[in-house]
Amino acid sequence: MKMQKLLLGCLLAGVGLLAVACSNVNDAGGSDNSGVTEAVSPSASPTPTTETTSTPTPTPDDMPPIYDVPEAESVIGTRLCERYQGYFTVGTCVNSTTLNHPRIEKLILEQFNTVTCENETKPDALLNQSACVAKNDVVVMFPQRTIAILDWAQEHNLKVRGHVLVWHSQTPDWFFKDGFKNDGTLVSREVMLQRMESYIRQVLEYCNTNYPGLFTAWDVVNEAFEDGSGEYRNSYWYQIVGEDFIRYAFEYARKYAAEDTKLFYNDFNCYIDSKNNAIRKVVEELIELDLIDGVGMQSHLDVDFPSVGDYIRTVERFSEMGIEVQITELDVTTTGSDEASFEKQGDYYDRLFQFLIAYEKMGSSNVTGLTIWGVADNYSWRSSQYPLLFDAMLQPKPAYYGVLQQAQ
Ligand code: 9MR
Repeated sequence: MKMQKLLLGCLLAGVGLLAVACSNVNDAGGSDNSGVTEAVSPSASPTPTTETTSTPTPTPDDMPPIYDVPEAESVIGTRLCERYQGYFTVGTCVNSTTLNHPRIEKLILEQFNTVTCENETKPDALLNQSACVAKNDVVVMFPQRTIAILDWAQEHNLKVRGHVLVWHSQTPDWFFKDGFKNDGTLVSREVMLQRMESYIRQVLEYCNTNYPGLFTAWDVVNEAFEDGSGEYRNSYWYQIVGEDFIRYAFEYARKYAAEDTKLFYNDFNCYIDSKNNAIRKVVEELIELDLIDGVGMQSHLDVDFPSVGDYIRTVERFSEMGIEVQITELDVTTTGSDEASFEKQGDYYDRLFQFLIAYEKMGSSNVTGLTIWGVADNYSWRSSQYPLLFDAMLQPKPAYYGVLQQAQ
């Protein structure tokens, strides 16, 4: 069979190279705003920006040796996103490194119709400390590495999921402190709400002005609840503002987002009951206020947990609330790169999509978008567990065919 031949070929070719190519250089994170463009904020001082603690963005020269492989295009020649048209959009996350890799770029353009910036639209990428200190106010600046991705998406007719406005992680501690200083004391609830509104306003106004129609969704609040207990996470947001920080975030996002941009609450491990209950409670309240459009299930899964059944029931429970569900960061870890592990992983992806499509057909779920958290295993944040659809040589794994299997 053609598919089996491809699988065999890619596995044989892939295994050798994975060993040398598995350095994870995906995170171009940090908050170096060099080359920034300030968000629309007429009164903000045009302060330049050299502060912060970032890892320099890797250049193509730092990348793993995956150049001497056949053109990805000739291996695949089919578009996942087209095959799932009518069900949901199919996207991936991108970062400065992957985007600067011509073959990965080509693969992204072939396979996907939406993208999420892996790190480049997070608060630590957009907030500029020296400018905030100088102005003693929130100053958002879009750095060149963010602009490059957004320009590229626009140029290639890809839609973007905005990720993320309010989160405990990748938000600098100084944002919560007096004078925006590292050693400041925590500000009051009132000040923090002003900062939240200002941040959300500047980010969304910048996007509305510079990229009208590009952002189909924003993750407004990310990971507000603890896994086991379902209690509120004891973040600075929670400590300073209290439980209603979530409602305020959605209020501000609704106020400034373009009308056609959908607003999401996004979290991981949503299939754990206590957490699921906590999320649904707060989402119900936001639905009452017409402040939310959907729930994002991050979906960092493993071949042994959760079961596909538990996962799909979670999709169903969220869908029953009458809102959209988006699978926002899908990846499925496995133990090794041997054939058996990859087959097991392919089988998991296959069953997952089988249920997703079956539930869509029955009208039991309302999944409108699905994003896979990266393209090739060696660039994944969980690279040592090979969670993605393509190997380090950009060859499709059984996981890819598992996903494709259920497509039209
Ligand atoms: O994939 C992202 C990785 O490059 C960063 O180092 C990491 C830092 O927090 O964030 C990863 O993305 C996270 C996403 O923003 C939210 N859900 C969990 C993802 C994995 O940590």
